[in-house]
Amino acid sequence: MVEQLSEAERAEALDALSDWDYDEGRDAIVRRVAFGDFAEAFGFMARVAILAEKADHHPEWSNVYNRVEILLTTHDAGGLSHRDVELATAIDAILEA
Ligand code: HBI
Repeated sequence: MVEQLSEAERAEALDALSDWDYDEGRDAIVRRVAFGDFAEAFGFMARVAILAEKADHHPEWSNVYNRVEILLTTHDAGGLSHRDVELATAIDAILEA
């Protein structure tokens, strides 16, 4: 059973994930990204999808043309867990490459 992050753990994670916003209502983190066009946005989603499958941890996300909004929370934990932090970190690595 995966555990929800404590307040202290969450604060530490949010410090490290400066491009992510905290959604208190969902106990989730959100990142909004704009790409050059739809093909770039979809290519990014394809790469994240592969990461998500490998991690067995999946985003809640939406795509409108060149924009992707990603929300990460752990359904099994009822909120933010280490799995979200790890997936967000891997997503940031793709975006910063
Ligand atoms: N993805 N975000 C998220 N949260 C989960 O709890 C979750 C998931 N992907 C797969 C998964 N859980 C597995 O544990 C399945 O049992 C549902």
